[in-house]
Amino acid sequence: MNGNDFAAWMAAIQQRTENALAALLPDAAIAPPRLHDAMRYAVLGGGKRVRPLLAHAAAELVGASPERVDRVACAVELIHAYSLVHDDMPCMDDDVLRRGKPTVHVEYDEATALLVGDALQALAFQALAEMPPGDSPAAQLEMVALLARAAGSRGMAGGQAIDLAAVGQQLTREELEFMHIHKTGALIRASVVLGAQCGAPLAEGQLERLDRYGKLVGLLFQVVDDILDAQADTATLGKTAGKDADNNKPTYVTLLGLSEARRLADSLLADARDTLAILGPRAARLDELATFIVHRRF
Ligand code: GRG
Repeated sequence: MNGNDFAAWMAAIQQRTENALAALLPDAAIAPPRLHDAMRYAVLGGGKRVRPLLAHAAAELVGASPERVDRVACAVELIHAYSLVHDDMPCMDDDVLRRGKPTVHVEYDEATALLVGDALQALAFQALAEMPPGDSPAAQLEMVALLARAAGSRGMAGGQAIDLAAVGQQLTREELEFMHIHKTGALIRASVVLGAQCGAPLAEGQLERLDRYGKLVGLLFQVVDDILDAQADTATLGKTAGKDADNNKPTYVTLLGLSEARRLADSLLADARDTLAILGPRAARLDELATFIVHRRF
């Protein structure tokens, strides 16, 4: 891997995604201005944009039109941003800091935060439904359905419900994995698959390979998140560190200990990279992203 090349690619996609999101979000001057201002506050000017990066990296396999990939990147990031806004609310994780600034309910108010999440979720589906058409309307409809499944009660929202019910409980490794595959993993997996669906159909078996890569990277992301929550400081993370322990939440670190959690991350990374092998050199960005996810500092 050429590190400089990857860093430049990542910065370019992050900027491209920022521009696309800024254009898609309603202007703060449009009524109702407070809601639109809060939506822009929640989405713009922060975040690593991991899900858009995965969508763009997967799209490199299929020669997709950049405008279609931008729409997919915005859709998954909008769902992610909505989930963070709701997760931070007093009825859930009750946090005051996100991406280095006050959370939406702190900066605005709780009712606004609730509506911001609702409106961002709706905008995500609007972005996909209205994106420049591909060759097949049926395939585009399937993309909308795929995102809905990933975000819904059998995906992210269901994982969040399991997470809330798990506070103070002892979970087995299988139960913890089941929770994270849904809460964090489902949207990450969808980001990869949706990116690959922006262009020509992949050859037999390749989409399944990508789906497996997405599943492994989703889990990997969470294992690393648990390690960072236990180890990094609040200033570096841009969110409250040690929150899982404070909330008495089961994590990979509490279940396995730090060094075993690190070993698990390394082994998931190796599996994810192996899974890409048959996809050839066009999967290079996906390979680099998996490595980035393990070595990130926030
Ligand atoms: C409220 C329906 C609903 C779901 C919330 C994903 C989630 C479900 C809550 C977030 C809680 C959390 C901290 C989960 C750990 C993994 C995670 C999603 C971390 C934040 O994602 P990053 O690191 O954040 O991609 P940035 O700010 O870089 O976008």
